[in-house]
Amino acid sequence: MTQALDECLSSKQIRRDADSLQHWGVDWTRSFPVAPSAVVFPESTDDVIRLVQLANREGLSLVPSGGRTGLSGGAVASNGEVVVSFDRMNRILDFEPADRLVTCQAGVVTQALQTYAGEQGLFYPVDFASSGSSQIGGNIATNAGGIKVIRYGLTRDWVAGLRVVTGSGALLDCNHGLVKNATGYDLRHLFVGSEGTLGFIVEADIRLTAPPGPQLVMVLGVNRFRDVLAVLGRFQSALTLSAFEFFSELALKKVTAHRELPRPLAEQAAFYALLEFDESAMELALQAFEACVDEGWVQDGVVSQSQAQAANLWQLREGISESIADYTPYKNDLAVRVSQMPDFLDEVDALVQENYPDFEVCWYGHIGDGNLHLNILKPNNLTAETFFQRCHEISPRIFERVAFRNGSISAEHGVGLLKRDFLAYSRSSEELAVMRALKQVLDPGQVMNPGKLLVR
Ligand code: S2G
Ligand code: ZN
Repeated sequence: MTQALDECLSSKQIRRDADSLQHWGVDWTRSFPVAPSAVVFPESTDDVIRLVQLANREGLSLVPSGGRTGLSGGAVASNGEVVVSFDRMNRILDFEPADRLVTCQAGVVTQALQTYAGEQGLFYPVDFASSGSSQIGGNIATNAGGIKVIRYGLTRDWVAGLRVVTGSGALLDCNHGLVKNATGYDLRHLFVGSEGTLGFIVEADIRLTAPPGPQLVMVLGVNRFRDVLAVLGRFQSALTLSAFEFFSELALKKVTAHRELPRPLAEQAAFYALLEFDESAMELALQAFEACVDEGWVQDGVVSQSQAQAANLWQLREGISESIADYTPYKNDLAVRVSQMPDFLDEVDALVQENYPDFEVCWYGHIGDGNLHLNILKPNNLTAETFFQRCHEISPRIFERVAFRNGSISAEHGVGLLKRDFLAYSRSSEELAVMRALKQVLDPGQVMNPGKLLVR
């Protein structure tokens, strides 16, 4: 079936060996079989257009593949699909200082973009632990968030233009990098977060901004979760936060053990808030800290005295995901509005304690954005299959609470395969009908990432 690929691309652009199929047929999820039929490496937009036309003629399924750092199975190929890797479409094509715009091919690694922006005296602010491997095309396809959303927003907010090859092979050039363009539906925003189900993002015009001044990092020990939100409110009323993250004592234990890092505070707390802000706001931050101590919300705190110490404090948060990976965590990536967070966390914590009394539960996340990462760690005495089955059984109970609060069952990791069957907890039947209609318009041949995000 995929022999037709040889008509479309050179032999150097096609791999069918077992190692390549295994390497490119996965993302960071480990709960799905890996079975692509081939991996192809387009080198131009024309290659992508020809590939999509071929797929429609031959009935091939195409799975877009960027840095393969996804956490919901969105880039997994389990049913003989052709994986389309953008590793060779990784060039920065243009930079226009007057527009503060950089034009990237989809395969540009996020960190390379950040570095390039710095070389131009500018700043690309969307950042997360996987930025050294993730690609801008995949960041756009999942509307990646990360640790600076509270100040700089999500990937969507930095996409000024997008070139997309749709599932029918049409090339759409959306918005051309304009700041203002009131000429109807903004199609670029359809493709941001579409997880490769509507078309291939091949190029993007990315906005850059002025770099912030030197930053300070503060870690505070907090004993009641709802006080973490009170601390957020107190600091936000006093200064601009670049980041406001949180993690539980269990998360801290796992990271300090895994990375052999010193604990940040002498005293143990139930939760920790990690704040980042401009050094120029130091005085305001100290006043806010004193106020939080006086209120009894915070028992202790530390502020970075050097960039090295700031980096070490950030490791306590950014190292969590890697530090718990060996526990085969069952991941939930939940969001509710910040105002709903204290009650929501109490409800979910009670559900988890009631249903998982014997499981270690690791809380962390971008609390300033209303985003909680609830990771349940697999006990040694359970097989992964039994463990996931038990976790899967309670997910609907947790998602019911999310739905009750008009929250999201996938705040930033996307839907992919992992959350596909739970979409109705966050999207109405009317919305799902529109989403399916859009899929039909843009990918009538159902060649684009079939089975991901939407049930076929
Ligand atoms: C985070 C990274 C992936 C995970 O640390 O903010 O989004 O482990 C996560 O959930
Ligand atoms: Zn996250």
